[in-house]
Amino acid sequence: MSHGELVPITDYLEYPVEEMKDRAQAYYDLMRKRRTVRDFADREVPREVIEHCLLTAGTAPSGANMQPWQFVVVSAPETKAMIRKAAEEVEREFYETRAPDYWLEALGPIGTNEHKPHLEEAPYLIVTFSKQFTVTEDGRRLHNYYISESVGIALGMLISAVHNAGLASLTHTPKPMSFLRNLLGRPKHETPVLILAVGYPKKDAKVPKITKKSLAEIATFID
Ligand code: IYR
Repeated sequence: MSHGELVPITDYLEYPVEEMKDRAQAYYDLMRKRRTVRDFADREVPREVIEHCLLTAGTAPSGANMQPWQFVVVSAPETKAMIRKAAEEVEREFYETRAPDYWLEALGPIGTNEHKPHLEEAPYLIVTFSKQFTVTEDGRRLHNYYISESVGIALGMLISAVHNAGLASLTHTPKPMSFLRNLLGRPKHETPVLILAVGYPKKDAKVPKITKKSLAEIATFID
C-alpha cells in the first residue's frame, strides 16, 4: 500500500480567542440573513462571481477526495426555457397526482406549486450532478465514496458562497429530475441532484414567514 505525500499545513490561520468568537458570531449573523428566494430580478450577474462560488464549492471535503460532483451552469435562455418546460411538466403531475396529502400540507407554508418561472427568470441555473464513479483520462473507472454526503457538503458551501457574494438562491428539486441528464447531455453515471437558481431578488420579492429552530432544539452538548 503506497501512501501519498504529506506537506505542512501552511494555510491554517489561528485567531486570538476574542477574534475567533467575533468571527463565529459574524458568520452566523451573515448566514442567518440568507433566505430562499423564488422571485428573481432581470439583472445580470457577473459570471466571475458564479465561478468563484463554484470554486468555493469545489473546496468541499469529499470521500477519498474524489470530488464526485459536476456543476452545469446554465445561462442560455433557450436551455433555461427547456428546463422550465420539462420541470413544470413533472411538477404538475407531482402536485396534481403523485404528492401525498401530508406532503402537500407540509409545503403549504412554503407556498410552492407547479409554476416555476424562476427557472427562466434567474440569470443562472447551477445544475449539480453526482458522479457514481470517476472516469480517468485513460478510461478506467474509479470508485467514488460517500457520494451523497460529499455532494451535499459541496452544495451547502455553494449556497453559502452565493449568499456571501450578496446574491439570492433557490434550491429546486423537480421530482423526478432525471430529465436533466439528457437535456444537459450528461453521461448515465451522473445523477442530477439539485437545481440552484441564482440571481438578484426582485425588488418586491416575498419570502415565507418561517423561522429556524433554536440551538437547544438542534444541538445537544455532552460535557
Ligand atoms: N419539488 C417540488 C416540491 C417541493 C418539495 C419540498 I420537500 C420543498 O421544500 C419544496 C418544494 C417543487 O420544487 O415545487
